[in-house]
Amino acid sequence: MFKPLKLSCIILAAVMFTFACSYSVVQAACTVCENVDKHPKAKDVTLNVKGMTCGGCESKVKNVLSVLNGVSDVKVSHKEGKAELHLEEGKASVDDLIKAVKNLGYKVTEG
Ligand SMILES: [Cu+2]
Repeated sequence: MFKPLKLSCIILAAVMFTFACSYSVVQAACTVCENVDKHPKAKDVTLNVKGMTCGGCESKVKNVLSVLNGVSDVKVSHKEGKAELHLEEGKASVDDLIKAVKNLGYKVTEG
């Protein structure tokens, strides 16, 4: 009777330890996300987007940029004709971003 109880205690401890470890990894990743401006491998990219006339245009541009690899924090303004975002190094290129927005029918240059 004693041994199975001890074994389940060890398993429980192992599970809790694993959970605690994965939790701290998640916490670390979140800290990086919150301080994305300080992230050494992410750069600010501004695109000049011509042809946007309303919030719907902003949404379309935002959505097509957001799904690209390494892109985060996308802000689009049709009034300013700009799209601002953070881009991680080694993921999608600025050319990829420009092509994606051009495919929607807008004129795009890096700003
Ligand atoms: Cu529109």
